[in-house]
Amino acid sequence: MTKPRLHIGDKNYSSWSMRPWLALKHGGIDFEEVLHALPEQHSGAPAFGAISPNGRVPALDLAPGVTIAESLAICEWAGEVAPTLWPDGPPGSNARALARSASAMMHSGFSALRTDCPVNIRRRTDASRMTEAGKADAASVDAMWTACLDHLGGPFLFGRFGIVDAMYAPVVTRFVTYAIPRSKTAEAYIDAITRDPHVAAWIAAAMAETRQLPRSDVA
Ligand SMILES: N[C@@H](CCC(=O)N[C@@H](CS)C(=O)NCC(=O)O)C(=O)O
Repeated sequence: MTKPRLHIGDKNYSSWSMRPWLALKHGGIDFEEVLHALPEQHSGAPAFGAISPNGRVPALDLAPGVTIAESLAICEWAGEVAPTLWPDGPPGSNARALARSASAMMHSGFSALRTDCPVNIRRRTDASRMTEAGKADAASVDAMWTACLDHLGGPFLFGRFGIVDAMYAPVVTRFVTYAIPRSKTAEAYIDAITRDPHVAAWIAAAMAETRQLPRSDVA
C-alpha cells in the first residue's frame, strides 16, 4: 500500500465519513478514497465487516492488516501526522484539551439531534418534525459554537480550521438541510464552514450523487 486508504460511505449521507475525510484533507495528507454504498436498511449487523473491525465506515487502512476504525481515532491519527489540526492556543488556555473535549462530545453525544436530523446534504426541509430533545441538542451546539467563536474570534471554533471543525461540519449541514433556527454567531460559523474549500468539495460531490436512501429522506 503506497498511501493510506480511507473507506467512506455515500457523501450525501455519511456524516461519520465526512469528518476524517476533512481532517486528512486539512492535514495535507495524501490518501486514496474508496466509496461504499451504505445499506438501504439496517439489518441488525453492521454492513462493513470485511472492511473494518467495527463493521462500519469510515475506516483507514494504513498497511496490510492495519485498519483504524472510528472517525475520531482516524482524526487523531491525522493530528499526529499534521499537529496543526489541533489548536495551539496561548499557554494556559487549554485550547487543545477544550477542542478535544468538544470533539469527543460530538462523537458520543447529541443523539437526539442526530436521530431527528439524519445528514442528507442534498435535501432542503424544515425543523417541524424535530423533537424537544433534538431542539435542545441543537441549542446546546449553538451555545458551544458561540462561546468558542466569541472567545477566540473565529472564523473557526479555535481560530484556524481543525479537527474540532471537521467533527462539527456534518452538524452544519444538518442546520442547513433542516433550517434549524440558529444565532447570528452560529450563522456566521455555518457560512465559514460551508465556504471552506474542502467542505465545499465534499458538498459538491454529495450534490452530484444520485443514489437515494429512503430511510434518510423521510425524517
Ligand atoms: N462511531 C462510528 C460510527 C460509524 C457509523 O455509524 N458509520 C455508518 C455510516 S455513516 C455505517 O457504517 N453504517 C453501516 C451500518 O450500520 O451497517 C464512527 O465514529 O466512525
